[in-house]
Amino acid sequence: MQLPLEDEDDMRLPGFSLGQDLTTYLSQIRKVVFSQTEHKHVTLVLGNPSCDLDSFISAFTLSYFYNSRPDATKHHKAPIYVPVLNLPYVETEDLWRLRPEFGVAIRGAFDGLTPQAKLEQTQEAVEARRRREKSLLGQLITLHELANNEKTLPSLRQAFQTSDRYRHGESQEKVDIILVDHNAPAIETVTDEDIRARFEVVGCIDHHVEENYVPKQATPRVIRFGIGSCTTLVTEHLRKINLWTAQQNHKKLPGYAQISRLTLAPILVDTWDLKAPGDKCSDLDRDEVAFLDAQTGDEFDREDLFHQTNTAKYESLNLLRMQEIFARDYKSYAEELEDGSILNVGIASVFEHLEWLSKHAKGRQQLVQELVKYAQDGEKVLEVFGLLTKSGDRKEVGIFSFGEAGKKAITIFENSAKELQLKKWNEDDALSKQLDELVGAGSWKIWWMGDISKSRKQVAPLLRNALKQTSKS
Ligand SMILES: [Mn+2]
Repeated sequence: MQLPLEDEDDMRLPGFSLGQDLTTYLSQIRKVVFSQTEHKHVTLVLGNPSCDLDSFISAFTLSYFYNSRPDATKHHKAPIYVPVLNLPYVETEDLWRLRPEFGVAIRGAFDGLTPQAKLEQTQEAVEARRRREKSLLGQLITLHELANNEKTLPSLRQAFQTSDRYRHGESQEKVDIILVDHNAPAIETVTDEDIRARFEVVGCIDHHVEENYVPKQATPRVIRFGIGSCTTLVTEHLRKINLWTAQQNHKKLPGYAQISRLTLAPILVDTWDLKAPGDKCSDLDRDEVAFLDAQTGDEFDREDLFHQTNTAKYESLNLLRMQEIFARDYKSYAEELEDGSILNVGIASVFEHLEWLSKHAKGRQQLVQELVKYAQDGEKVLEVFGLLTKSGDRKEVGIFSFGEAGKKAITIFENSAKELQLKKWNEDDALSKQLDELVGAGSWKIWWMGDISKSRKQVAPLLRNALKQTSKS
């Protein structure tokens, strides 16, 4: 098809090519976003606000292949794709500490992965690896950087301003966006209303429950529940449209092996190296891993990648301050009640128990103070804060309320959450006493989750619904 003349400038692509080395690729992306090229409009590729490995790499991989062959995606108005980490408060310099598993995955992808047994553990070697990870992660782009870097493309910088700093006026064009690993856009610093006004969802690939936000005509529109990792769906999509084909000679185009290693990491982490039960690992996850595994180049060990990435993820809490631990895997929701009032619910997921958190906070009183601070810090005053912990095969569910509606919601939640099989939690009298004092007797409750296959995916709708119910007479 002949392209209309006026589009020609926008279609001239800034040095992307199929199979290109990831280092060159990353610097090209930064060039498009931060050096005022002729490309005024781009399509963002954005993962969900928990910003886990699956979200990061789904966005990265999709954009890597899309950018290399714009003819395959010419249905999009702005066929330059920019993967962005959905982290409005995080600078890229902090990623090595906040998401150490990103560092391991990206270093393994770029440099090849040294088997665990051969990894030098001298302080020097450990530091050299960390320096390498820092420099690679420093090339990624977070929402924080888009909103705050003076050089960001004006169209993008505007779109991510907090609502009070967003200037209306000058005809604002919507920014096109492809969602991965979620299917209703959520950006902590932009209200839902502003998201609708500023962004046009033009594509989506996701493995969560359909929320009916993405327009029917969006392309791609792949929303499929019951798949272990969104990255699996991204890989399947790219293969289906013949953008990602099996390579015989990896030496010619190093990017293929690199992107294959990168893409494997989240699928292995999310499916527990393909050993997870039920929905957490599907046949499709297995098929795509088989494809990727054959594409990584020779001296690469899949199990090793899984263990090293996973260990980094699970040891990462040690490096974090309490507020960062709550924020690490956090989702929030605004609920409109019948009387028109809007109340916030936030749920943090942490992979350590309260006992560990008390120790890490250096005391039970400190833990409760930190918890209250997180829920009430002014930017996002919560009516209800949920804290889900997990360690070994036990999970705790804690609900803390900061208002009358929240208090009522706890009772409604407890009565309606049959499927979670909540069980009495009576582990720590000293902690309970602190909670009574600082949150209030009757304003909090902690249980053991009886059905440990359940997670925030089930808890969040139950808790949101409980809060809604409080305004019904
Ligand atoms: Mn996911």
